[in-house]
Amino acid sequence: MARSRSSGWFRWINPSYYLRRPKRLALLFIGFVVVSFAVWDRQTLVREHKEEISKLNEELSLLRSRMRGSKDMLIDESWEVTEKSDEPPKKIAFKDSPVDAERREKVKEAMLHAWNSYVKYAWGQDELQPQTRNGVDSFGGLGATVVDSLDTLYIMGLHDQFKKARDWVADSLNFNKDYEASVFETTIRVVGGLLSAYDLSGDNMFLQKAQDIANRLLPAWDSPSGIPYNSINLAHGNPHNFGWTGGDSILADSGTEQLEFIALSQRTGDPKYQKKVERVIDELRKDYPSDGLLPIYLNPNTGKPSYHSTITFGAMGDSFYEYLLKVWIQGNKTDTVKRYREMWETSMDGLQSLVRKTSPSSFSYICEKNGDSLSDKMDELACFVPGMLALGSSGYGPEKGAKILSLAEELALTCYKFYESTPTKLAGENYFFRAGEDLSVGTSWNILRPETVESLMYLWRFTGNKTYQDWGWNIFKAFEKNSRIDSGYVGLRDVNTGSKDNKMQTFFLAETLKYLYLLFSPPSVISLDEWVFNTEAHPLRIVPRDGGLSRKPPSVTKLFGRKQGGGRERKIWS
Ligand code: DMJ
Repeated sequence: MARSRSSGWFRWINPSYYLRRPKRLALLFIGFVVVSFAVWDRQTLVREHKEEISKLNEELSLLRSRMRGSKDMLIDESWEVTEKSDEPPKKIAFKDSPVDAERREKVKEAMLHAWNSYVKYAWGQDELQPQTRNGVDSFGGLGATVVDSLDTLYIMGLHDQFKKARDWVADSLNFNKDYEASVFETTIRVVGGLLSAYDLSGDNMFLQKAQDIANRLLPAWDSPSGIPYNSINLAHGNPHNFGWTGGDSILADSGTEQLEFIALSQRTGDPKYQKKVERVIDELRKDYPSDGLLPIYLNPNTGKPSYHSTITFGAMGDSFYEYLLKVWIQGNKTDTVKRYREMWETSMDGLQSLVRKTSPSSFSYICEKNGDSLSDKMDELACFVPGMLALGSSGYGPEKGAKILSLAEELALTCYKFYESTPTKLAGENYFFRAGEDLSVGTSWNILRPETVESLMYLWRFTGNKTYQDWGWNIFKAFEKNSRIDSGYVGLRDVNTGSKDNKMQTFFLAETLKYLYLLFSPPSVISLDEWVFNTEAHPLRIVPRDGGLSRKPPSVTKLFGRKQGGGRERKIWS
C-alpha cells in the first residue's frame, strides 16, 4: 500500500507541516542561520588566509632577493632570514656604522658647500654659475635652487638653512611671471619640491604655493586628447608645444606629473589635479602596445604616439615608465591603481627585449629602438632603471622578482662602469657599445647627474650589499675631486680631460647629494614603505588614496635631531 504524502519523507518539505508546528519552524530557521553563518565565516577565513599568503609571498620574494650574493650584507643579529619557503621569514634590519656616519657627514658638508655658494653668489636666482660667481634665471626666476633644495636641507638636519629657504619661499617666491615654462621641469622641481617640504615640515605655506603654481600649469592639459602641451606661460596661460618637436608632446614630459598632481589633490581635497593627469595615462592605455614601449613623441590632438620616433629609457622617455610604478606605490598598491602596475610590468617585459650584452665583458645595457632596429647606445639618464627595477621587483612573485632584481644589479654594474672607465671617474652623458670594446663615451660631458647614485641607493636598500655603498662613495669622491671649486660645484665639459663648465645644476642639490646621503643613512630615513620619491628625488608621503582626501598629511616626521646628522625618525605631530 502506498504511503500517504503527509506521512512519508515528503511531509518535511511541505510548508503546511511547519505552519502547524511553529516550534519546529523556529528550530529550522535557527538551524538555517547557524549553517549560513558557518559557511560565510569559513569563506571569509579562506579569503583572509589567501590574502595573508600572498602578502607573505611578497615579503618572502623580497627577502630572498636580498639574500642573493650577500656576503657583505648588513644583517642585524637580532633578525633571521631563512632559505626554506615553508618557514616564515623575519624582517631584515640594517646596521648603521661609523664608516656610514662619516661618509654621510662628508656628503652633508658637500651640500653645505653647494648651498652656501649659492646663497653667496646667486641667492634667489634659479641657478648658480660658480666659475663666474653669479646667478642665472634659467627657469623663469622661480628660485629653482631654493625650492629644489628644501627637502635635502630638511632631511640632512640643516635647520637654519631650511628656515632661510622657507622664508624666501614665503616672502619672495612669485609665480606671476611672463615666462614660457616647461610643464615637466616646473612640476618635478617646483611642485614636487614644495609638496615634499610640506610633507616633511607640515608648514601649510608650502601647500598653498604648490597649489598656486599647479593652477598656472593646469591649462596645459586642455588639449583635445588630454595629453598635455609641454610649455605654458606662467602669467598668461597659452599652452603650446616646443617648436623643435614639430608640434608633438614629449612622452616623459606628459607622463611625469602624475605623482605630484595626485599628491596635490590628496592634500587639498580638490580632485581636479588628479583628474587631469590620470586622463593622460588612461588615454595612453587605450592603445597600449603589447611590449609596453612608447616612442618619445605623442600627438596631443589624437593622443596617439608618433611611431617614427625613438623608443628609449633615456632622454624624453625615462620617467614616464618610472611614474607608472610609482603611482601604483603612491596608491598603496590597491586595485584602484592596479592598471598602473599592469602597464609597468608590460613595459618591463618590453625593456628586457632591449637588453644586450657588451663584448668582451658581458655588461648588460639597454638599447634604444627606432622602428624595428636597435641602436647600441644608452644615456646615463637611463641609469635610473636599475633603481626602478629594484623598487618594483617585490611586486612580482618570487621567481620573477629575483630575475628582475638580478637584471637591476647587472645594469647597475654597467652604469658604475660608465664612471669607472673614464680618467676623471665621472660618467659621460651617453655611451656606445661596439663589439670588442665594451663601452665608449659618446657625448662626453657630465652635468652632475644623479641617476646612477639613485639606483645605488635603491639597490643597497633592497639587497643590503655594501658594494653599492662603496661604488657611491667612489662617485662622490670623483665629484669632490673634479667638480668642486671654491664657489660651488660645476659639471665637466669633458670627462676625459676634466675641463669644467659653469653651472651648478639644481638637481645636484635635490637629487645627487640627497641620494648619496641616503645611501649612507639607515633605510628608516625616508623609508620606502612610507615615502615615494618623485623623479627629482622629492619624497612624497604615501597616504591612503581612497580613504578620503586629507588637508594635512597624516603624520609629519622630524628625521634628525638638531645637532646630529643621523638617527631614528621622530614624530613631531600626527
Ligand atoms: C632630473 O631633472 C630628473 O631626474 C629627470 O627625471 C631627469 N633629468 C634630471 C637629472 O638628470
